[in-house]
Amino acid sequence: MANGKFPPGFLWGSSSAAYQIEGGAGEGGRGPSIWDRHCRIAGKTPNGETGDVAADHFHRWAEDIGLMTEIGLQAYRFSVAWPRVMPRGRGAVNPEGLDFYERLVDGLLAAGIEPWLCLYHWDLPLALNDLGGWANRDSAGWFADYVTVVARRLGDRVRHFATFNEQSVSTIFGYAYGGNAPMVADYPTYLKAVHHQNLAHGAAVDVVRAHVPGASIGVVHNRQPCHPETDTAENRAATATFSTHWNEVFPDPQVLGHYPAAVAGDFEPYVQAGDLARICRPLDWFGLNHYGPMFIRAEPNPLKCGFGANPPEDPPHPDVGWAIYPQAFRQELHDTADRYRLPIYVTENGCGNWEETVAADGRVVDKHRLSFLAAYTDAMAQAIADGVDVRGYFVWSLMDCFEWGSGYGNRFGVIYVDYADQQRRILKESAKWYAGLIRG
Ligand code: IFM
Repeated sequence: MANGKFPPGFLWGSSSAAYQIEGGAGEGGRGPSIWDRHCRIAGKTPNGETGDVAADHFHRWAEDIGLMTEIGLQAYRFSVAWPRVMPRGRGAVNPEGLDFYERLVDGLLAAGIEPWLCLYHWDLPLALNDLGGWANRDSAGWFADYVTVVARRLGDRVRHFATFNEQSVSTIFGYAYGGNAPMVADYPTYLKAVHHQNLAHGAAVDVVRAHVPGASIGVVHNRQPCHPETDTAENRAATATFSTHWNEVFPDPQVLGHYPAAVAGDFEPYVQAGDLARICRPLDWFGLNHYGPMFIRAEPNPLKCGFGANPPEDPPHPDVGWAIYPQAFRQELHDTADRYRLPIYVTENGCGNWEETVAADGRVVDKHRLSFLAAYTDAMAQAIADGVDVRGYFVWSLMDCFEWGSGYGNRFGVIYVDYADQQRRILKESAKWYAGLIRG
């Protein structure tokens, strides 16, 4: 077991995201986001699910902080919904939205839990999408204005800021292959969205530094090793291209100051003089989200080929829906540390399951998650013993929530949410195990 193998001061937390847990979509002056519209398009979620109510955290945040205390969490990463703070994305600020986050932050601090605030987790205000969304170069300025509002209001209490969560996921799904909001499938539009999100990241770092003395600033990226599904020349080429986009087109310019050589030419038409210096701003940490390796099968859209291919052998836990390879996590921690040379916080790691139920004795026995977390935290302990500078771990996710295109069927929480029974919360066996790990 990993217990006892972590350095003093190692931080244990959990992560969530606004659209996935808050609900209260039409309340408190919040404006619509691209996901509110997306969920209303027939077939985009299995049963027409939306984030309108989600886990009702908008109303139950105090109870949820109580559960975090029960688990013993030391930190909690949440995201601020841009459309709750600025309902149309720019211009008028919604004081009620800011009040909500202030109450949440104050509640966390009172409970001794460090708030880690992520400024963007995919819920772009719909009004900005109508202006081209991230494909509009002005988006970097819109984002900087929104970040200024958040930093001014919460910067006296929040020290840890992440600019973005998983930019490659939101831009590949949203602009390159069209599976998720805002459903664009166009390579040049995708390239623009990537570059403008990079500019927005750099601008946000500057804004937070200017308004929050002593801030600790990072960015959260999803990095997974990519392998050809079968060893053919087409699959090898597809793997190299996909991996560059999934793993590198954001962190390379943000941390190393250049786009990866293999695709730099594609970005050239959109990069203006001085842009890379605007993007590459000093960071305090790298947030790594890791789940498992990806297997690639060549197909005409090079950015769609990471989805649908099978691992070469059966995953040890087929019910999880993806392969479980803790040693790939250990390797990814090494690779990320070697490439970006920043202290690492694992800002997401965990597994989903479609089959979870409450047993007759009232417990939720999520054995598969427990073994997943034990194996992955062990692999992380090994990486630390190898010398990798990993400073904290945030399990994904605090509670069951809206899992984007999978709706509510795929549960990721260490806390069970009984949507049918008044949103009752139950600590799963994995939460109890995690509490023990933290205590240890
Ligand atoms: O639920 C998502 C989260 O929003 C981003 N990272 C992966 C999680 C599980 O799919």
